[in-house]
Amino acid sequence: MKIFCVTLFFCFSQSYGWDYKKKLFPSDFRFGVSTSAYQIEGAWDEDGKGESIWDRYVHTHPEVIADGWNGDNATDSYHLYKRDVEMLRELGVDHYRFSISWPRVLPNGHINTINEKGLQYYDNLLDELIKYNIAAMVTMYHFDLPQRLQDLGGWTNPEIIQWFEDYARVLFDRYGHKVKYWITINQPDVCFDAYGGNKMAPAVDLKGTGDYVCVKNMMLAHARAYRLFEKEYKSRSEVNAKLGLSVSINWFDAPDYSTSENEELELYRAFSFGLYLHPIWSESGDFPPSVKKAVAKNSKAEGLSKSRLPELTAEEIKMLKKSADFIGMNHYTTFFVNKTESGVRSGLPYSFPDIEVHVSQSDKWLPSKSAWLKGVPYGLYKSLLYLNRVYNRPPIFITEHGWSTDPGLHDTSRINMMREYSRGLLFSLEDGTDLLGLTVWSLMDNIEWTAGTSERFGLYEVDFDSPEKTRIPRVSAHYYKHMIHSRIVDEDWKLKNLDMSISNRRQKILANKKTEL
Ligand code: PNW
Repeated sequence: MKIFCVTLFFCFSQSYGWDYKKKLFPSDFRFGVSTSAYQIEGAWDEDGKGESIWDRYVHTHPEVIADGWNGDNATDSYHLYKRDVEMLRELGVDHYRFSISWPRVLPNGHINTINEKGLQYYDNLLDELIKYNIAAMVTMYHFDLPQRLQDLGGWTNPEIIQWFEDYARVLFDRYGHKVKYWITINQPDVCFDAYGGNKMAPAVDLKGTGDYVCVKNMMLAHARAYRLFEKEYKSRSEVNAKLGLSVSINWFDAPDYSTSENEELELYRAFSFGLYLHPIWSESGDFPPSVKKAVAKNSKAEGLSKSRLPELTAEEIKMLKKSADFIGMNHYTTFFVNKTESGVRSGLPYSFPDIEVHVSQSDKWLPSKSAWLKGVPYGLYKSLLYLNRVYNRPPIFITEHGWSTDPGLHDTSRINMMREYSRGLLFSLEDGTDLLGLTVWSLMDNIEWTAGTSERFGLYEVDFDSPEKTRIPRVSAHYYKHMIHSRIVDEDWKLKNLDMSISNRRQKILANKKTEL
């Protein structure tokens, strides 16, 4: 053997065999897919649903949407949920992450008007999942606030902490026995685009103030829902669920991939995800000291009497500490971060106030259809290493991870990325990471917020022009199905059979499409 080894790498790979067919995902590792209400449901004003901030935003500013498609009809999952569950069965997933539209169940946001038809819709979906033994992972808030609450200031009004707790109670009461994983809020860093910018609804551009107030209120709303769940629901015999918060955790490296740490990098990580992880998972609690210091310094220099980052009281700090059963991790990509010489702040992915750094991505990384999303598989592995080190091996559930393409069924780049990122997961599991599962974004193409349908994230392609919003599996759907069934990352996989349908009623559609796979 040794005679044939030319390089150390070759020797290693030959003698120990990096054979991913031998590395198995553990039997309790969960595979799933993810969606969100606004992005798939449609039926925006049907059966008593109230207006959401996204309905208002796209109706009053249609120009913000890239290609004219918005969530009014989306993929029509309000009517086609049975087909969605059929796709989940085709894939063989363990769990399905979807979100509940707050204004669909509480049209004005408050619990004094309950929309029974809206509640019934989620009951129907949950019952369909239970029928086929698919665990439900339910996000309570994925960007679609009732417009009536926004009229009262939305996430910048501290009353929202109570409104959210009330809403959470309605959901726990109604669905507590049907849900396996609750996610209170998806990506609180949306505050920087929604209340500190105009990329996301309600597009209230209050940079440096509105964003931080929103962050504080979202975190406290999350914690209150957790404490309510812990106190009144968790120990009930019919309830068997864990509760977490989904945080956008991308990777940030120095441009030279240097392993040495520097202050800007660490500060950027603190602004990007430490703001949401530190209060819950650190020993000391509270917002990260580095962020508090940076915002306080700038606020003082601006002549303000207090920091623009609102303080947490001792009681609030206590309530937030350990207020989650796992970290919900949404991971997509990696960025380089370095100090600016000019002091110009970069807009990628978010331009945070109070930190002046240059954020970039390498030309060598594989581009997707989304400007911010490059394929950097090592970044997922490194961010898991980082979370283990900084937060002492917390339980982590990947609640989103995905890739965007053009329309078309031959999504080789998605398959390659799924393979390579998943290899990192296998290594991380060997490191002893407490990794509960992977949830791919997304089950099917959907409304990618202001990008409309121009960035396709689906394992299933959706024909938005067809009245029945036909869903057809991409090659990646077949690959993911194989990964779930075999529990390996297969290097040699080739598509053998086009048909993965449970029934074969879509054979005709596929044949008509003359798909060559
Ligand atoms: C997530 N970034 O957003 C959202 O939770 C989904 O609703 C969305 O459709 C999906 O990812 C794809 O965009 C992100 O810049 C947006 O790194 C931007 C970033 C990450 C996640």
